[in-house]
Amino acid sequence: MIEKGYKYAKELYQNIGIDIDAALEALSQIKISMHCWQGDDVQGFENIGALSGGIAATGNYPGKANNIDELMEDIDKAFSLIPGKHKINLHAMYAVTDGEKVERNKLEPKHFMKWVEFAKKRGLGLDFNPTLFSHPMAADGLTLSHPDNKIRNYWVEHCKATRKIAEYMGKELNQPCLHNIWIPDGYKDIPADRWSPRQRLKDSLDEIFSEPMDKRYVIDAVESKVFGIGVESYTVGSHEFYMNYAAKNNILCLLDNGHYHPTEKVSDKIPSMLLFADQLALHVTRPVRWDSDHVVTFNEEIVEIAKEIVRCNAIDRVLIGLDFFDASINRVAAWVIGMRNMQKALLFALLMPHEQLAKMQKDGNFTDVLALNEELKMYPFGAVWDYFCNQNGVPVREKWLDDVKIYEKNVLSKRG
Ligand code: RNT
Ligand code: ZN
Repeated sequence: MIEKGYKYAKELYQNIGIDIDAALEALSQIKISMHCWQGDDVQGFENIGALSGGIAATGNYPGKANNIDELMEDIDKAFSLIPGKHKINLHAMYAVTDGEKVERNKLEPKHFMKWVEFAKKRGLGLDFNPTLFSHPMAADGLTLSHPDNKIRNYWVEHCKATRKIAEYMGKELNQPCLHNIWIPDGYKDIPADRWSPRQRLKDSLDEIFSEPMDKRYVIDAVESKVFGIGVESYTVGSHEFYMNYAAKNNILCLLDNGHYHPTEKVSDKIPSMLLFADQLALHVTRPVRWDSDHVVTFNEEIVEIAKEIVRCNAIDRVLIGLDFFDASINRVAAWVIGMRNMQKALLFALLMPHEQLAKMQKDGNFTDVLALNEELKMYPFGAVWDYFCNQNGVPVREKWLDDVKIYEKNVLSKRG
């Protein structure tokens, strides 16, 4: 059946000049960074406080990971159902301290040794993030832009520590580790002074990045945001702030597609950014009415994002990571659905005759562009996807869900 579908698809795509084997080979090279924080509803294992920073995971589906071992077990399960080799995206709050309380500004590479070993053994990469929320020092909702220098410094030190950890991860795994800074800083109501907090953030970042790092191991990025819960009127780290900061300091912008006004599209930003920067990082998510971080589905914007990556010839210039957290459904399933959808979107984009479409546009044949785009949606892309899953030894179509159900019964349902 899978073979039959493959042959049928191969012929149809060949007719429009697409080599599906080349597309599958390209897809197999794309690493997606799977965010560990879907596994435990962005809790972390420090036991110091509830989720803060204007983000929220809602729902109480049973079986969430309560410790590092359970989280690792769940990540393994998820990866067994996702084709290809990828990366794990970690946060500082997932440090392994063996019960010892380690201040975030005192974190060291050794606290992530277990994760490095885990990744090494499985041939996975790691990405890393400082955690500037869910902490008493972030209780005011201000971190790197805090007017109190003691607090601001604490967070500067934290980010310096996490960059060193990222460097360690990169060196150990012999591939770049994306170190991404996101801060929750902002104000609920219209601020009296928009300048000073941004000035302080700029100073903090200058200090954090003052130590040069080998780009073979660490790639620095900054992630902007338009608003968060409780900081509806103003965010210090806005898009313009970081876009300029990144351009001037030769670091990466990370675009999270939940962090813009609803009609503003990250897909449209990709080519603009790539004209001016070597690389770009993404947090792919699904905002529903707000930055709700729903599981990524195979929707129009995801496909559009994938299309831009492919047709800008930027597969190796765009670092793709996922960022969502749904606590109302099986968390392993959430990962599998999101990861497979991102891959499907990329495959869909890889199976398009982009040159032909671009030529139609150039020649002003907009009817043809629309017609072909719509017809392409009906091509047997699902058959190519099935073949890819089978080729990579993971369940084809909805079969993976049976595995998750068994895992839920045998493992997740037994958790306290
Ligand atoms: C929050 C940002 C940020 C976080 C993670 C946990 O709005 O998107 O990326 O989701 O760092
Ligand atoms: Zn994000």
